[in-house]
Amino acid sequence: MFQYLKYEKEGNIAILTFNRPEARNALSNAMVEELEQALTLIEADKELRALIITGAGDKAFMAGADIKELVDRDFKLGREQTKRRQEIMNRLEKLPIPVIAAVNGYALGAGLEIALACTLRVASENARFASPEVNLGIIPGDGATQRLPRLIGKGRAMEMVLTGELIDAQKAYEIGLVNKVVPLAELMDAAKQLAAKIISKAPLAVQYAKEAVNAALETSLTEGLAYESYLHALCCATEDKKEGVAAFLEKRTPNFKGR
Ligand code: COO
Repeated sequence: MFQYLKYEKEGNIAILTFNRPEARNALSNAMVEELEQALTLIEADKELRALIITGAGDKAFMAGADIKELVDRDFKLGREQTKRRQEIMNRLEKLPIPVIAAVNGYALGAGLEIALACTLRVASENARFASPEVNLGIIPGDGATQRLPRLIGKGRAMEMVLTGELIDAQKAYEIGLVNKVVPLAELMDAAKQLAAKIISKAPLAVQYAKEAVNAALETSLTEGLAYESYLHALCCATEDKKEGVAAFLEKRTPNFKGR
């Protein structure tokens, strides 16, 4: 199906792996095209309840944009390629299912930006994060200057973007960049366990909860509260809400149907 990605399904969990380990899974234009195709597959697969994204090998999640291709990136290409890549990040962020980044090594530049567009991030102990673009005379272009401050605060985001410094997995956990840190050998199991925990909940409630939390950083408190109330009311109109409440009162496990 793909040359630079691996796409697998385990039940209702999809696993997408960047597959250029010889180039530390660097994001090439060809990989961008395949990511767009993979996202179209994922968006159309209504059976899916979670997506896990990781990198091939034990060195890198993704070491950023392919620097060899940056040689030709002029103003016009800079605009075109970043807008196209930002669209991929936006599609990831807006998927109605949880997207878990299983960060298995370096997540640099575009690699960090993809991890930021995911819903949750689990990192292996060897994972390293940076926005090193300033070393190349550029700035992030696929969302880091916008998503990093919203996730870890302006101060720490500014330091990462201005210094290009590498931060390790433990520091990433301490500043809220990742949700969990595990040994590399346990990374995929940890990501699958997190996915399974969320999949056990009511699908529409998970979808609307993700939508509401994402909206919080895009709007005023007043508008966000109104949106939360609306999405809560949508849940109240579902069969799953009836099932969830009944199951609690009858002291049994709910059987959610996603409607
Ligand atoms: C990388 C690294 C710190 C990994 O370091 P390692 O010592 O583990 O591996 P190497 O540096 O030896 O790299 C292995 C291999 O991958 C090598 O290719 P060969 O020389 O043909 O063997 C590297 O050239 C290649 N590689 C690694 N990263 C890239 C790459 N090719 C193309 N593009 C990239 N990104 O050494 C390192 O520092 N990589 C660059 C990190 C970086 O600056 N990323 C930001 C790019 S700009 C961006 O993302 C912009 C977005 C808008 C990871």
